Amino acid sequence: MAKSKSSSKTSKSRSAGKMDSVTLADQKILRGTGGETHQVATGDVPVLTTQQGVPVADDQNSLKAGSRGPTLLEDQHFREKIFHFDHERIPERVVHARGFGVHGYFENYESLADITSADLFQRPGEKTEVFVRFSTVAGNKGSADVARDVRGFAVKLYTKEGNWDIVGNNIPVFFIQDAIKFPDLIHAAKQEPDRGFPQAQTAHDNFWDFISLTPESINMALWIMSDRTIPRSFRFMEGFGVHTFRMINAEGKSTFVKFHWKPKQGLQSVVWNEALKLNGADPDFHRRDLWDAIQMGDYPEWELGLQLFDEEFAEKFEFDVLDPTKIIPEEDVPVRPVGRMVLNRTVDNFFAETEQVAFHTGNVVPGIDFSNDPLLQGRNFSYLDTQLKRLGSPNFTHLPVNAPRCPFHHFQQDGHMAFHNPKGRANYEPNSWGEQGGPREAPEAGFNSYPEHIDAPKQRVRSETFADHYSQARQFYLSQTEVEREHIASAFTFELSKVETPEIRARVVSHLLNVDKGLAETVAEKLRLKPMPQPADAAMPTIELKESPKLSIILNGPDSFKGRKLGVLVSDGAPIDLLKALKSAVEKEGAMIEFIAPHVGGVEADDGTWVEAKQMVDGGPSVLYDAVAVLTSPEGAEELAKEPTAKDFVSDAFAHCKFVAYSAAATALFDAARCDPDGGFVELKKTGDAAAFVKTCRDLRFWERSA
Ligand code: HDE
Repeated sequence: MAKSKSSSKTSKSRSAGKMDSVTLADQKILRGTGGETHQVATGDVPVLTTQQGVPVADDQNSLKAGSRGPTLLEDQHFREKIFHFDHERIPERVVHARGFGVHGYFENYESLADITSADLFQRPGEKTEVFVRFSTVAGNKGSADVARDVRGFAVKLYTKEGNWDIVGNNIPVFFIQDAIKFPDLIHAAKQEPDRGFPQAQTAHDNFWDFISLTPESINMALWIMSDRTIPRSFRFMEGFGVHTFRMINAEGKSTFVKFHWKPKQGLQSVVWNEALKLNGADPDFHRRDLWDAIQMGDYPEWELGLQLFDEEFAEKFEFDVLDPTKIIPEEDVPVRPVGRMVLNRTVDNFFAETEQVAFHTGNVVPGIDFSNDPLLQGRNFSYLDTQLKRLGSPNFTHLPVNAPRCPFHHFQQDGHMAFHNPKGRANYEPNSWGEQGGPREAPEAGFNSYPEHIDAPKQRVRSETFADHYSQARQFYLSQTEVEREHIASAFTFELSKVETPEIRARVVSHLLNVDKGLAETVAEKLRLKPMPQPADAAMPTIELKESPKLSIILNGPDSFKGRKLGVLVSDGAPIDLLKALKSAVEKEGAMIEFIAPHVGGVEADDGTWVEAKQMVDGGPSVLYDAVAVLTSPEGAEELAKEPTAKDFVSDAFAHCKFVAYSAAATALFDAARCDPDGGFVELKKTGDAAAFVKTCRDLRFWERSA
């Protein structure tokens, strides 16, 4: 007995090893025999356990024979830890892999009972919890945020009658008209299969090869070459349900509807050169922006707008309302705001919520129904498959982020990881177990499909009403401001310059000739494309449509600097009065301000005040800001003028048409950066000029400079 007691004592002290108490700057730790750090639970700190709840004595060292190994197979703690780690990943989404989700609520403005019986729209002021996931489409999970790409805008509304998902994008049209082409589209867009690159970009042969052979995609091609695909952040973009849906009222009357999310913050995009630099400076730019805004209490809001129309309108409209490559211009059917969505809570756990959330176009509630849009019909089939593949079990609805917030009862049972398990005997119906027999149907209140009459032959054909491929592309292009048109031409040029096969470049231009001759010629010229191709043979001639100013971003800006960020480059000796005036003017506008300095610790202003910096100039390029200011002493400006990153700060802000405020001394830096202050530069001579500068910033960019 005695022997075994003493040997167990020896082994305990050996396994724990000798530990010294040491200090690492602010942290007191225990140091083990090999110099490793141990932190021990004391006070209220919980004890580390295994997944089985067994307290862990040492999480720094695996169990070894002696101190130098080998490691023993017996080490159940090590085995469990590594086993779990090895299985941490689930397959990323086949599209929309990179995303960012947040919580919020939808608040209904008025009763829509005359249009829909959907419970969430019945009572003014009714609030419905939402989870929204924004995403890019083509890039892998770890790709950069500001890739030129469509953004996913998926909203899950946890209504009292079940979950309703509006799985939309930030562009109201799509590339293809039939879901059967989706795998081809996505294969062509993602990295090429032999080489595995390029990722998160469409600037490569396969994508434009597919597009140029798929004329129905040309309208969307115009949209993706516009600044819509390089939004300033998720907060400043619109969302669209894309397809035509139906709303059904209590009498069974159907109204067609298109869903819009209109950002109260206004629309805003970055410019392409800025996007390229942003992806290096901060690959998480969009998710950080949303995280910061919500953490700071600046909750972004969108209005839900409905375009409502009937069969009669659908009949007379120039295009088929079932064709997802077409919009209905807002000028033809106005968008009626019916409620607002406020995003006010970041996730507690990225994986549990953003990664595991499972959207599905098939998730609709009584009062909402589908149209026959063939793309929507295909999506309804697809999403469950992808959830099973990613989440590994048909029980993904048991995960908190996916579970309805209303009561639910059904007879689906078992499967991997089932953790809502019904009690009792009844797991089928009909049954004769009376009150113990479980849930029953609700013929009236339940979901009833709209009884649309269909009398048609079964056939594999595309409707002739889908054949106009260019008219709306032209309308979109002509509805843009001059600056935006230039951006579109430059984007086509950039993308096609990365396409190595000249025939593909020419084929794209052959379509552009059917959209706008001027655009086609500009792109051809910038590519030095010779000879100019013939216009592509069009299935239908391009018709002239009214311009739709709602399609421009610049024309739908916010007229406010609220929610935007000013970056102020400062040096020692910076004028404190101007600095304070600028800070207060920016904050009054509801915008953010950040100081950038030669050293992250900060600078000493001209009155000796210490000003803390958020960024060191090397890590805080001007692309991170909507507008910039340079407040320096004469010596500070001379010093900064020697720093390439400080010169880039100014010259990039200049090239990206940003507004620039400055104190007189800063001009030495402008000279070094070869920037001639123009109308977008505002000298702050006195403190009152700060507010005037912030007002100027409401225009967001000084586009005259690009002209
Ligand atoms: Fe999706 N789409 N999609 N899609 N989609 C997916 O579902 C699919 C389409 C959209 O943040 C997948 O959970 C098909 C249009 C968003 O989790 C998958 C077709 C629109 C998201 C799928 C389309 C979208 C997805 C992959 C052609 C805009 C991200 C992962 C018929 C209206 C949701 C997943 C999130 C995700 C299939 C076309 C929007 C594979 C077959 C059009 C925002 O099921």
